[in-house]
Order: sequence, then structure tokens, then C-alpha cells
Amino acid sequence: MKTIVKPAHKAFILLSGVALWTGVLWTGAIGTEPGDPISPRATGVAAKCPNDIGIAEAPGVIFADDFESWGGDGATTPADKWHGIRMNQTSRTRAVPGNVSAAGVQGPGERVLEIACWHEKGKSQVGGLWLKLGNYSHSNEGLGDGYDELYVRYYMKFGENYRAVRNHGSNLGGRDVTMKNAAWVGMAGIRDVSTRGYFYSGLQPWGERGSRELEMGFYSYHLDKKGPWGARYKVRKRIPIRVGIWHCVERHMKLNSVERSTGKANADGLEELWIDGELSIRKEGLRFRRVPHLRIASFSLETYYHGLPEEFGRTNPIKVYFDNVVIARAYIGPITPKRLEHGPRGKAIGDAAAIFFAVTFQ
Ligand SMILES: [Ca+2]
Repeated sequence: MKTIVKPAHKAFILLSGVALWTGVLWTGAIGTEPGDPISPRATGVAAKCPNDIGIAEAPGVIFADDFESWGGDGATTPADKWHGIRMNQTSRTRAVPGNVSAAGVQGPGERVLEIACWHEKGKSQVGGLWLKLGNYSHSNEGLGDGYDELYVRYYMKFGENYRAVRNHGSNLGGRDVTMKNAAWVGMAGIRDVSTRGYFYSGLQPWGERGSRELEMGFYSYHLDKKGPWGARYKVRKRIPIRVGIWHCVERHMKLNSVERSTGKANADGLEELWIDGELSIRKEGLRFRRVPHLRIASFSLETYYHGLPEEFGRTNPIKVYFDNVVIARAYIGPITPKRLEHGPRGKAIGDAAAIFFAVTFQ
């Protein structure tokens, strides 16, 4: 399990480059300390790892999975990756052939994660993966204290037959392992989450029921939400998510600070969301915890439906695809193009993927 805390990510400088043969210019940027405001099109860890090659070992990265090393029939997780995979009667989670692509041009890899769910009368459906990022089940788990701040980036695509249905998405959260009755991340219906020693924030698709156009948004169980259910944040820039198209999704969660002398929980937490490298949501002034030892310790990559319609049967399930998951202490950003290689005469050579990513993801 790779949850070792690497040295804190400090400022990094990315060099500017010119793709000579394509005429495409991509520019670098100065990276930021975690928590600093990030421009809508900032570059991050991925800009230093073209095509995501070597990104699992990059400074600041604590976890990565591209689903290429999943074994057997695609339902066997590598030993050093996830802590749980959903196996039940209404869903299927497995790696399948495919890769991140758009406009007919393919990105890296040959496998993606598929979460398929189907209708069964009177039941909800949930499929996906679970990763512990710190001690979660109990205080002696040996997984560390968790994190005060994290970025999570992945690519996702809603299957061709996807239609907006009532659902929930992936959660990032933590639970106070020193509290006897601490609730599990994902526990619903509690107004003051601090009374049960937990918090979480879901990232999920929103859309008018039946629609093929969605938007990603938060569903947050923070300290100051008004009622028993999750809070939705105001969208700064609406970026449509279309069925059948890959999108890069990145979220940022920064927990609030707690005064050690007085125990005051300061309203300085933050959540942000980028779609395809563009800032969509930025919510400041959040509080998630009253005690500093409660940290981010759980991430689930999942889909959850409150009862799928009958049209999504076992032989025609609703499907969502994921790939290139990266969790880091600094902004990650979309996949960047392969570095161009130079031929014997110094002429830059590359491939179609390089052009595609330069145009699409920069
Ligand atoms: Ca892959």
C-alpha cells in the first residue's frame, strides 16, 4: 500500500516548450504551495510527467492507478493499490479494454475501470473502489494520520446509454478513530457531523433526470451545512459533461485549521473542482472538523444509485468509466503530451497523440 507521506511539495518551475513541427505552443507556469489560489488553467504535477509516465513516483504524489496492471479477468486489484472493491448482486467493477481518448485519438494505456450497475427491484446499487489514506478502521492500522489537504484527479466517461438518474459519486473524507461511535464516511442524514466524528464530501454528476448532459458538483457533509443532507456549492463556471466523452476531473480538499490553544475551528477550509483543467467550483470558508487529528483518510471511486430504472437491466447496465487516477499533495492537472523526440538531424518527431493532447488538454 503506497500511502507513505513524501516530502511536502514545494514550488516547482516548469519550462516552456515549443512543439516545432506542430506549431503548437505550450507554456509552463510556476507551481504553487498547496492551498494557494490556483489559476483556472494552472499546470501541475502531470505537466512534469508527459502521458502520465512515472507520475506515481513524482514528488507529492501519494497514489496512482492507471488500471493497466489489474489481473485475471480484470476484477483483481494489484496488491499495492486499493483496499476494497465492491462485489455484490447489483454491480460489477472491473478493468476492461480501453483508454482515455477523444476526437478519435487515443491517450496512454490499454485498460480502464468500468463500473456497471443494474436494476433490481427495491434495491439501491453501488459499485466501485475504496482506498484508505490513513488510519480509518482503528487507530493502530499503521496507515498514518491521513492528510489535511489533497488533490484527486481522474478521467471519467459516462457510457453511451447513460442518462441522468438520482445518484451519488465518489467520496473524500475521514473519521475520528479516537471516538468510539465515529460514523463511517458516507453516513447520511446527520446535521452536525462533528457529533459523530466524521466528514466527507461527495463529487457526483448532477443533471435533469433522463438528460445526456450533466455537470459535476459537490455534495458535502461539512460542519456548517444547514440540514441533515449534503450541501451543494455554487458553480462558478458551468462546464457541461457529455455522455460518451472522456473528461478530466480534479478536486481539491483543504481542511480547516483548529486553534490548538482554544480549540476554535477556523472557517478556512476549501474545496475546488476543475473540469478538463478549467476551474468550475471554488468554495471557501468551509469547516470540516473541530479536532486537528481528524484528517482525510478515505477515498472512494464509486457510483451509487437510489434505485435504477428498469431499463438498466443486468444485460444492459448503466456504465461509468474511469482511468488515470492520481492523488497528490499538489495540483495535478490533465495529462500532458508526450515529449517530442528529436531525430538524427535535430528534427522534432512525435505522434498524433502529442498533437491531440497539446491542443485538447493545454
Ligand atoms: Ca489505463
